[in-house]
Parts: sequence; C-alpha cells; structure tokens
Amino acid sequence: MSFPKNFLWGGAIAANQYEGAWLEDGKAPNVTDILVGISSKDPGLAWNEETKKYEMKLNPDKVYLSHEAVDGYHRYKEDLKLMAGMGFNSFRTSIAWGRIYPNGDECEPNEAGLKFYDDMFDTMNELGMAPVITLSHYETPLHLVTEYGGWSNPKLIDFWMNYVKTVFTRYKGKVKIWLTFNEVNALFRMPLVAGAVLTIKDPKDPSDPIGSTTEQDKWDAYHNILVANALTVKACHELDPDSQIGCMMTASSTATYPYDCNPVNVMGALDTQRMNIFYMADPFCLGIVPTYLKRVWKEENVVVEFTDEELQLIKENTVDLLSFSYYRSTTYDVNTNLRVDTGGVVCKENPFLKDKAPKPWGWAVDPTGIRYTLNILYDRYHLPLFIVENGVGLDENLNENNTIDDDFRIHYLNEHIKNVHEAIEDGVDCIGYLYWGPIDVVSAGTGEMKKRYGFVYVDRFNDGHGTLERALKKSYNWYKDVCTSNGESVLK
Ligand code: BGP
Repeated sequence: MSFPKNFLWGGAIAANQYEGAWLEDGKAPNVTDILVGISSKDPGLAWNEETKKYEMKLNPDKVYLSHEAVDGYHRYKEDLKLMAGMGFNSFRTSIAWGRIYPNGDECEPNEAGLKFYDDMFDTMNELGMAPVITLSHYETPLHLVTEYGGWSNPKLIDFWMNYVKTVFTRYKGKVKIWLTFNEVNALFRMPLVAGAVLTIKDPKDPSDPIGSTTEQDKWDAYHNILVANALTVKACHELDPDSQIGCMMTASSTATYPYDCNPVNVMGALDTQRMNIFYMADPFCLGIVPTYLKRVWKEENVVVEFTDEELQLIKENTVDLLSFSYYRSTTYDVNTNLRVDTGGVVCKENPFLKDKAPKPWGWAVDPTGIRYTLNILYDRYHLPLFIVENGVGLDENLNENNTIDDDFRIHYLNEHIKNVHEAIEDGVDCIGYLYWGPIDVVSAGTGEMKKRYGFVYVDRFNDGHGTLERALKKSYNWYKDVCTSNGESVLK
C-alpha cells in the first residue's frame, strides 16, 4: 500500500520564471521576455516599416518581472540546497535556449550559457537530485519568432536540432531525464508562447492585433513540432542511450467532464480532450497522427500534409515516458464559451466541486481529477507517467514569525498525493510527482509575484521591489515528511 521504490519526489520550475538575468552572459531575449504574463494580449512588439518585420518594443509603463525574476541565475546554489533539504531526489528546470544559442540561428553555442548549466546540473547531482530537464519551457529565442515566424517555419527544425544535439552531447551522463517542449499542446490556445508562432504581416487592421496568428500558421507549427519531437527523441537515443526522453503535456483538460448526460455535451467533452491533449499526445506517444484531424483541417480550411518519410519518423520515434501538468478539471457545456488560462480550459462551474482555491484565482480543486487523468492516459498510452507539475498559487504575506501558515497548500497537496496513490493502486505506472513552484517564482499566466506556489517564500512584489530574501513556509516541513517517508506520511 505504499509508493513504489525509487519513486521520484521533488519540484519543478522553469528558467524564464526563475532565473532572471535576461540579458546576462550573452543571452538574448526569448519569447516570454516580451510578455508581462503569457495570458497577456499585448506583446512588447512593434512593426518596422522598413524591414517589414516585428521587433521588440517593451512598454515602459509595465513591469516585466521575469527579467529579474527571483534572481535564480545568481542564487541557484543556495536554492537547490533548500530543495535538497526537503529530501527531493529529483528536480525539474529548463534550459533557456537563448543562453546556449542567443538568437537561435547561430552555428556555434555560447560557452558561458553551457557552463552555467554544467554547474547547475553538477550541483543538483551532488545534492542527490536527478535533473529532469525541459528543453524548451516557453523559451524560444525571440529572434526566431520575429525573423522566421517561429515554429510555423520548417527552418526552426534545423535550429532546434542544432540546439538539442549540443545539449545532449554536453550534458551526457549528467541529465537522465529530458523533456521536449513544455505544454506544447497549448499551441492552439496560446500560439505565441507554446508554439512561438507569430504571423508576420503588417498589422494595420485594428481587428488584427499584434501577435495574432492564422489557423494555417498554427497547423504548420503543429506539423513542424511533430517532426522536431520525433527527431529529438531519435537524437537523444543515439547520443545518450542511458537517458530517457519524454514529452510534456498540459493534461488538466484530460479531465474534461460532460456537464450533464446530454450526448452533445459528451461529444463536446471528447472534442475538448482531443484538441487539448490527444492531438499532440497521440503522435508523441503512439506514433500516429489522429485520423479525425482530416476532418478538422477541412473544416478549418487549412492544408496539412505529412510526407510518408515524416509519418514513418513519427511512428518510429515515440517518447519513453509521458510527463504532464495537472491543476484542475473542467466541464463541457455546449451553451457556455470555453476560456483558457495556464490551469487549462475553463467552462461551466462544476457544482460538485465545492472546494476552491481562495480568490483572486479561485481555481476549482479536484483531486479525483488527477486519478482520472492518470488512468485515462495510462489506458491509452501504456507508458510510464510522470507528474511534473501540480500545485496551488496563493496570495501570501509573511507573518510576525517570518513564515507563512499555508494550510490550504498542505490540504491541496495531501488530497492530490492520496489520489496519485489511488491511481498507482489502480495499476498505473506513475514514476514520480514534482510539485510546481517549490520556491516562489514569477507566475507564467499573469506575470505576477503575488501568485505564490512555493514552500520557500521569496521577498519580491508585483511592482518589482523586494529584498529577494528566502523564508520557509509551513508546507516546507510538511512536504519534507512526504518526500523522506516516500509518501507514507499522507497515507497513514
Ligand atoms: C503551467 C506552466 C508553468 C506554471 C504553471 C502555473 O502552465 O507550465 O510554467 O507557471 O502553469 O501557472 P501560473 O503561474 O499562471 O499560475
């Protein structure tokens, strides 16, 4: 009745939300550097009439917190010690592609960037935490977006392969688990961030805002990313056969429940699952491009053609494991508009879910949803599953004892971890649980510091001020008990 031996316990962050140092040691801007938060509809871009291209133009009235973030670039050694102090045996972060190839299209890598991650991965290994490394967590170099239009351009495949081969070779033996693209299945909901797709066209028409993307460009990006993912799996297996490589999906939408038994809602829930996870996860995990997409392409009036060689490549190079984020479930109701944020799709409120995170975010809490998600994904793919993001963001302030009694976070975790265990009892091969944001970082969605996930508090605020000092919340010791008892503390 316990968690498997060697179960991976730890936490996950991303370079663009943690490191800061956005232009240090040769790094050039990446796509998230021009956004206050990824839900922002207002990217820091301007049209250049002469070059007929977009270029970076940040809004001077806005605070781009991610540029300094929580200064992880200079403080990761102390932070990693705090993580190891909780008994983590693994830790997930990403490589900022732009530290290695600043513009993305250079032939030679930036040694300063390579050295930085050498030291970081060495530190993790010395502390007994296996590095779980995302190759791109919304970190495509901005130049590849403004110059080439991002992933809708097949040239990105070559630039990407140059980058991934460099890091597979350099970090061989140091990294045992690689993940390709963070939440790349959000491509259709958030094309600029998840797919780094930008339709390069003069945005004179006010109904056509900067950063908007044509359907054709999104599908071209889908095509190129499927090919790139397969080539990446192949390269990883060839260059570092001792490591494993997985894809990373936002899987909250797997738990899309029909709002009621109206067959229209049942079918709509299936379509929502397909669009938000299976479009991508089927090719990555099963090596097949779903047949129903032909109809989707016809209805959306786009042309998507895979060559026989590409289909063969996708078939032969499926991932070793499926990693995913889960934050909450949703419903599908035909009469209610679907919205999205970083937690997944939002539709009509589920009347059975009384438990909610406090406002302003107020995400519904559905621990059974993580068990359901694990079961659905395992039944479909029969691959090892790895939860690499789950957690809750809260608006918190230190009390007079220089700590935070984050009982709601403890409650959230307790319920979710119990349900992960239920899924394992159901027969699911779940290899690990990484909590999202074990140290406060800049929120992906809103770009705020106010939305805190950490077990470790960081003194920084929405207006950019703060000492950046770290303090431990109540959940720090609670999660330490979980990790060091291999989950027994939540099961007793
Ligand atoms: C996921 C992202 C993370 C993370 C998380 C929480 O979609 O992969 O980068 O931030 O969502 O989202 P938020 O920070 O918006 O609460």
